[in-house]
Amino acid sequence: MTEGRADLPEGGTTVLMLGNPNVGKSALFNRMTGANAVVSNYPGTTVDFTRGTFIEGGHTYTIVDVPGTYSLEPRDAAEEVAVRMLRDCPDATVMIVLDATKIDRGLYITLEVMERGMPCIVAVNMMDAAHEKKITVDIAALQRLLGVPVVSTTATSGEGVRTLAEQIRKAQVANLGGIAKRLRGEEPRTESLRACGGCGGC
Ligand SMILES: Nc1nc2c(ncn2[C@@H]2O[C@H](COP(=O)(O)OP(=O)(O)O)[C@@H](O)[C@H]2O)c(=O)[nH]1
Ligand SMILES: [Mg+2]
Repeated sequence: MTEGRADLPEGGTTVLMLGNPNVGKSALFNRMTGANAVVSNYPGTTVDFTRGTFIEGGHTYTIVDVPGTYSLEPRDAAEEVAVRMLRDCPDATVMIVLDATKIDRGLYITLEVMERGMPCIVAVNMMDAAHEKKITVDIAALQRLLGVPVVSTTATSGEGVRTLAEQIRKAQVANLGGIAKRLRGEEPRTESLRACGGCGGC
């Protein structure tokens, strides 16, 4: 594979949509961008990707539908492109898309992306399918654990997509040490930290 770089904008806010295949990235992308999508070929590869724009809160975002990947240790050309896109856009915000019916399968890539120190937001998509299967996803608990915005969506109906767009500006660089501590029950939940009035005791 020859070296290349995606023709992505340098300025403004670029949002990279990343996640396992078939979690609904493209469906979310279509909901967010409408009709302005452009398909390009990643230079030096046979892998196509789509980018588009949307306006939220007076700000124009460029959003990229990154090829699906299970990890950042690529096993095929599409996964290689996903990793290279993260490298190409170090200032991007990453929107990690999870399937609400298979949250556990998406957590590996979620933590790998968070490890890179890029601002992240998580979309838990397929909430309708989870509801049908009687799977409950505690979005608030996941948000407290990860310390980044977590938004539930159903891309096929559009539910939650507006909120997801609004929350992008609140994307956060995750603190993996903090996540590990919260998992061990050693650190107060971020929610209580936010609510702290500055007592000095925390
Ligand atoms: N029930 C349901 N199906 C969805 C949802 N989002 C996407 N899909 C479907 O899941 C399949 C994979 O979606 P796609 O956007 O291609 O996933 P991608 O591989 O992550 O881009 C398609 O058949 C979509 O119509 C959702 O929120 N709910
Ligand atoms: Mg897709």
